[in-house]
Amino acid sequence: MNFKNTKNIEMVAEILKKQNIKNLIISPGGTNIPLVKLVQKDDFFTCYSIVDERSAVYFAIGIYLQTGNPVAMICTSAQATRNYIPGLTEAFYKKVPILAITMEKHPRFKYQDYMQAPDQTSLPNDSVKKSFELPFIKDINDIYHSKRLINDAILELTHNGKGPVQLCIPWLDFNILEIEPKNKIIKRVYISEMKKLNLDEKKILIAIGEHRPFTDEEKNSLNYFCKNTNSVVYTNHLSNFFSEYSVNGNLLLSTIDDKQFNKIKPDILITIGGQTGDYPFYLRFSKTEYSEIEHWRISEDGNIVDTYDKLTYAFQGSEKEFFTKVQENNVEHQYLNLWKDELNKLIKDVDVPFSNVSIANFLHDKIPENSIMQFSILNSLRVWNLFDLNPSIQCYSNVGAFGIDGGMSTLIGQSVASDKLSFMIIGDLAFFYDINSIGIRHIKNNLRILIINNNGGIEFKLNGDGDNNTIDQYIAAANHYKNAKGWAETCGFKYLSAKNMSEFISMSTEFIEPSNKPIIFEVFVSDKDESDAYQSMININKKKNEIIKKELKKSVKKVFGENTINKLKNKIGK
Ligand SMILES: Cc1ncc(C[n+]2csc(CCOP(=O)(O)OP(=O)(O)O)c2C)c(N)n1
Repeated sequence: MNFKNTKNIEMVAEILKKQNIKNLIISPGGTNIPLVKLVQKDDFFTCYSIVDERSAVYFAIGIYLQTGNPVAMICTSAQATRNYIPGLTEAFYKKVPILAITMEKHPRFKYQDYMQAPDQTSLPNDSVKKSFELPFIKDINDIYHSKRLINDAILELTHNGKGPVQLCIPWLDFNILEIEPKNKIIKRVYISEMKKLNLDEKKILIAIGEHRPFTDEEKNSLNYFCKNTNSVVYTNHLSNFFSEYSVNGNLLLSTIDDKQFNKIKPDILITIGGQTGDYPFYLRFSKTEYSEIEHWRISEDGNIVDTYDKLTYAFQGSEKEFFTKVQENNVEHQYLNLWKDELNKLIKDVDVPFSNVSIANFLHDKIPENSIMQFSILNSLRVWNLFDLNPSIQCYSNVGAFGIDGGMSTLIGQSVASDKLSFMIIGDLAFFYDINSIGIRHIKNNLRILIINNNGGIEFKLNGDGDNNTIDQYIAAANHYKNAKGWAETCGFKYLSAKNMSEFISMSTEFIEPSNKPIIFEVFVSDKDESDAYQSMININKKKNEIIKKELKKSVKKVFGENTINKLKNKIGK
């Protein structure tokens, strides 16, 4: 028998049906897509789409109050489950039988700085009667185990008094193990007790996850380390670091093939800071094929956090001290040159339809120096990471727990604590999720919010698997909100809007200049254009080597003429 983790969701759907739980409240997300796809096509269920998980639970309480029947809810992993807590607390004390079905990654990713994986089963005691966590299905034992837990969870809704119950389902596609990973041991080293390292033979990639801007002292120590080793500093916007040794490598890692990657692969990966929010980076470095790479994690906590499954050293102490503990060396920095050679081939100025990509392409070098930028997680962060920003701009995103719930509030806090121009780049679902924040009394005129209104979560349509109508209903949660005009103006913002690139360009100057009001600029983008634009950017760069070869051929032809080239070809026998 072929055991698959899909069995978990099939069993949940089937047992819900047999127990006659009809009403399902669905909140959009990525990890719950397989379960949502299954229930939405089954006429037995009455499904409701509620984007904000906080409202979703209160809405479920309302359904129960009128029907008297248990209600089930489905949300994704990451911050979504947390936002169930207020409503579940009400349900707990009100004794409302709500089955909160939450998703999680494979349990091995808990507390490993794996993106979108906060602990899903740590709900407060008085929010659910009990939490049930299903096993990841590998064999018949897990099937029996799961079946019992699902039944137990549903019975618990009404056992010894009614109340809410959590059922947590691990979800991740299987990794087929083709290569046995190297069995390495992990050592913990206290930086204060460490002697100076001699690393002259090694190619080192230092990856900086999210980080507050570096102090001069921190910067100097990192630069000292790089000067004396064959190192490259991999950054994205959230690293808030720029130096002669740093590269913004996100687009490169999004488009590079294995052969090209082998050229720039490090011997040692050193990580500092928080999560990177950078999937191309994670996907590349977590590959079992590269298990010879050593990962050194530098952190104040010294915890064994094996994000890429390659950890060999957990260095405990300050980054600043670690980077000064290297012997002086005369280094030629060939490794940096290898990265730069690959980066120089990237094609960034691609002609794409009106979208977050075309806007970022136009605006990235016009955002005023010393501004603050906050990117909504996933799509906006991913798109803007493709383009360089002025190094004086500070960048942030809520990649700790990956919620779409509080990005705008975080930026507003920053804009109030500073006089810098403060820009939010945000999708429509995330904007309306955090809409309360635009009424904050303390908002100043330095606040700028750019809403990319593509009617729902483009995140779930980028791969083009499945028809958009089905996805729009519960997965991308389209057609909930129209526009932000009324909200913006009521809250004292200047409201701008654009439906195409020329409208956008004509209003962009006003958006990025000082003003006597905070500004919300809403752009209306089609989901197809949004998806096509990103794919074009990626595909052109995947083919960049062929394109460069063709362009080179053309210019050689121009200089020497067709005849000379044919003669040369004859000579060399081609
Ligand atoms: C609180 C919370 N609920 C759900 C999710 C799952 N989620 C991740 S991205 C996303 C869609 C965001 O859509 P939108 O803000 O419109 O941005 P777009 O992807 O269209 O740019 C959702 C629902 C989450 N990360 N956080």
